[in-house]
Amino acid sequence: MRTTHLEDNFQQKIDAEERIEPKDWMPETYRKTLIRQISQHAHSEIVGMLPEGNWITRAPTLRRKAALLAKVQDEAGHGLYLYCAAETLGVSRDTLLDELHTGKAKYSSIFNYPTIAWADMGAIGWLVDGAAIMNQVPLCRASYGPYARAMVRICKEESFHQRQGFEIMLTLSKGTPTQKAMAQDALNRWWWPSLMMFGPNDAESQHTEQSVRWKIKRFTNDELRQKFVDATVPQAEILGITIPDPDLKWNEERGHYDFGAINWDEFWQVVKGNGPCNQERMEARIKAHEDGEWVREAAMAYANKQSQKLTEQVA
Ligand code: BYC
Repeated sequence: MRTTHLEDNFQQKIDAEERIEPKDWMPETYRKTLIRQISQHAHSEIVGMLPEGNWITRAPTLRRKAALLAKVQDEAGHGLYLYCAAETLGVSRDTLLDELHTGKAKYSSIFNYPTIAWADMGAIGWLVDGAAIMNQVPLCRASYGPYARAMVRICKEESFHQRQGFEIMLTLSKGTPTQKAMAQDALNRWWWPSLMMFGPNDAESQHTEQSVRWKIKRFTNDELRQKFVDATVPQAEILGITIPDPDLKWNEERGHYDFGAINWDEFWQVVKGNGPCNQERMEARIKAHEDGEWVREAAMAYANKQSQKLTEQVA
């Protein structure tokens, strides 16, 4: 078949809501887009363990420690499902990790901000996981089968994470004036970076149009950001804390909240590697990778031994 026919058939399949599977024909640009998005998502999960890992030893109670530990472990799991999904597209995990460690691959801007107080664990769960759910639930319907299936389990866990964050915020906001001030301070610092997680405005987003056509993305960056704001404002009201945006107000005509301008200079600085914690995060990841080399070697040696045994048995 000529490439144009293959491409037409491919698009028709997508338009008919049929899933694309690893062995199906796909345009090279579709494959590349998926590798880019899935691997950056995987990297975000793994780097995302660091800001919260910072508080495991300092969680205020055993219950909080157990929940935070489980949440960080879940994130490792999400990274692994996503690396596996990316591998089905014919790229090796070593290549993907190399791209992260050399700065070629991006990961979410949000994880380059510091976690300076316990309340940040609440704000991250509530806002960062809340934004993640908004972005990721539609990815359960992404056109590429292995990605969509990985997202189903990820989303179930993210929704638990969001609740544990909100519960921390609720406890703090119902606590002493100092605790309530901690919750407010965390909201002040995490609100705008959370809005940036959805990526540049649609007019500036280079990949959205094509990714929506391929049904990798089901909504644009701005649509998801708006959904997040609309869902989160009433939650801040329940908490009794104030979103740090003087322009935030309900727009009766649009049926949505209007909100203020995002500082895109800050966003691009963080994406380019100049955020408050970029260097620290990369150093920690590279060190963990190097320290884990013996584990990978041992696992490979064990796997080789097992397959040798199997071959001997068969022979
Ligand atoms: N940070 O054309 P655009 C999590 C890049 S994990 C950094 O709109 P696209 C969680 C973008 O990559 C959160 N870079 O791109 C984990 C592109 O650059 P390249 C991660 C960003 O792909 C642990 C350029 O800007 N979630 O939730 O159509 C604990 C132009 O953007 C960002 C995912 O990865 C950013 N925020 O849309 C708790 C979800 N935004 O690649 C929580 C899956 C944009 O051309 N990914 N860029 O060099 C997506 O849904 C989409 O990739 C995005 C961006 C909406 C993020």
